[in-house]
Amino acid sequence: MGHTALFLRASLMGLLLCSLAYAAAGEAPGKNFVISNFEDATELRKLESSGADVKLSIEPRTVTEQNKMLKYVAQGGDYPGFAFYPPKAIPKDWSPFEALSFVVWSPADTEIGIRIDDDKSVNYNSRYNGGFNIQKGRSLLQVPVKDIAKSINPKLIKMLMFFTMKPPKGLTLYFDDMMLGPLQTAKVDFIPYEQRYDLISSLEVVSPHFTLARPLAGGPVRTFMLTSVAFGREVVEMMQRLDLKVSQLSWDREWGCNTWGFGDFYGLRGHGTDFVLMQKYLDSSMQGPEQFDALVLYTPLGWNRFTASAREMILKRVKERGEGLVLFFPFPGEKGSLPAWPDDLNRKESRDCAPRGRLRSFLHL
Ligand SMILES: [Ca+2]
Repeated sequence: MGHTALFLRASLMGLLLCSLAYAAAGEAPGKNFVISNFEDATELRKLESSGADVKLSIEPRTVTEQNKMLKYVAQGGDYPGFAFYPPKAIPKDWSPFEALSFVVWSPADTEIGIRIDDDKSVNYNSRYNGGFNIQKGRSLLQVPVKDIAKSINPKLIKMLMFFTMKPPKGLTLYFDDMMLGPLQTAKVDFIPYEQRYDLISSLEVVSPHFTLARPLAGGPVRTFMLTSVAFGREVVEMMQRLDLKVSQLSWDREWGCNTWGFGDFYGLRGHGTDFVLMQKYLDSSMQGPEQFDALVLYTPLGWNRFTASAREMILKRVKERGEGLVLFFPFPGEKGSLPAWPDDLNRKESRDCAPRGRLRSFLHL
């Protein structure tokens, strides 16, 4: 049996064997501390700006909106920003919280920097340096406290700062719902695949192969595939052999592949601790209107790095909509920093809910 046949056989066995459904996700109700919802001009007293390089005010984003936000207008400079200090604006001890989260509205793709110091921070290497590359529109950004704890002591927080790097003068952002608390679910509108910073697999470049199930009676199998960046070719190899309609998300375990692996979106897909774009795309697909016969996923950084909302929707698709789930190399999360296996996967149950209809017929051939 050649490699191809072995691969196909393994894949199909995967489809047959991995039709597992999992108990619904439930986030542990953690402690909550609202840093600011920016509803009142007095909220400005909680923060300190970096100076004349930024203009801050509390305003609705549009005239018709009731909700107010922190309006940030860059005036120049290298790192215009603002900061919160304990004990007035933020707690000193962040260890009871799961994540720092906040919402940003941006008119264009931009990069948000986050710096957090503890009592012992004296320079770049002794503080937390994080940030996010975001696409225009609304983004819910979350930093797990366990990530922060890799660089500094989360019980001794001294400062929390937000900034942008050498922004164009006039760059206007809106910040809202800044808090410490449980990782939140994210409502993400559907982003069409052609508008994403990702590739769409096609049959343009064909390699030698034996076609096995193309065309397929009843049309292609609708499949969502989460693949790595460096090794995404298997999707096309599968498409050549089996009639698949693939909606694809590429998300690599190595952050450099995400960031620099695409000529068209060079440097725009996150960074070392930033995978918000891939998380958003997964949310968008799982919450979106597409119906799939199968979800074929690997877990690049662990199941827990999928957002709570994406995990919830994956489970819902399997349990309620009968979509098949194939997990390749299922990985719960980083050793030591996350639970050995998340609660929402603990109560797994094997169910005969995957490959339905014509896919099942095909598999029984
Ligand atoms: Ca608000």
